[in-house]
Amino acid sequence: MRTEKHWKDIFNTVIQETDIILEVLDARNPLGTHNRMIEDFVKQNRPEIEIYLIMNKADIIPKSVMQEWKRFFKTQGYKIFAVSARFNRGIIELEKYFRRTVIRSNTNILIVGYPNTGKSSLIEALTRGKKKVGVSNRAGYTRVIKKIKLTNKIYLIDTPGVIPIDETNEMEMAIKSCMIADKLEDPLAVVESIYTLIKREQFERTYKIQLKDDDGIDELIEKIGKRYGRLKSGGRVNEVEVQKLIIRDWQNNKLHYYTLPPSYHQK
Ligand SMILES: Nc1nc2c(ncn2[C@@H]2O[C@H](COP(=O)(O)OP(=O)(O)OP(=O)(O)O)[C@@H](O)[C@H]2O)c(=O)[nH]1
Ligand SMILES: [Mg+2]
Repeated sequence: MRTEKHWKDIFNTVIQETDIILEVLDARNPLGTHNRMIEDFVKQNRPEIEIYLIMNKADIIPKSVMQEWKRFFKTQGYKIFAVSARFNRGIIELEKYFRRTVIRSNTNILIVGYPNTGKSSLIEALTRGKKKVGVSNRAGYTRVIKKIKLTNKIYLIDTPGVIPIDETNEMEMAIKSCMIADKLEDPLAVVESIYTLIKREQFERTYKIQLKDDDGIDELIEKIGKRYGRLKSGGRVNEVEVQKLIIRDWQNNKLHYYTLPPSYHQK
């Protein structure tokens, strides 16, 4: 994870040789993972650079919701592509677009975005897995800038994920899957938030447990802990371990959730 200061240190140089930027968003929460700081930085420093939004993880959300998100961003003047780097959806179209529109040799496409949105996965998908840059479900995995050849003219630049400097709420970061469970000071707060965002039936299905109407967080953790044997010596449930398990499952989409565009509610 990088704050604004780190981001500027890292990008000040690379931005000078960048022609196009792809900002990778997590389709589950595209507004929450859209980094305005990058846009402002580019406008101030290299306004001629075109920024494209790439809604990744399209496999996770319904097609109709993706259509709405595309419409939402387009009406705000953004160029946007929807892809699934994991399942190779929309990848050929994206590649064709750049092959068609890029005429100049040595065009550098900088891939940026929040941690864990799938920047490295996108590069691996575009190169058909031939160039391994390293993919992980641990946010903050990519730590250095890497330049990869896509075609004779086009180079892709992988970068570490960045979070705006004013975003300091670890609960929100965990919900956006850009902070790993092990780093959290208060995993319980994150689980409480998850508990308000998804239906209890989903917990029941995912963890094969039964919840009573008046069961709260404590009972949820207790039942999952017992079901999966997350126990401390003495046989009591290891609550923190269970909280981290839930957060990991949330981040890996074992617990399903996605946000809707603001315009969606008006229908
Ligand atoms: N379901 C789904 N998961 C994806 C997709 N693309 C990437 N992922 C998963 O998202 C996680 C993060 O992928 P990375 O490519 O490492 O993400 P990154 O943006 O490079 O992350 P950092 O280097 O940590 O900033 C991994 O677990 C990937 O398997 C996708 O299209 N669909
Ligand atoms: Mg990466």
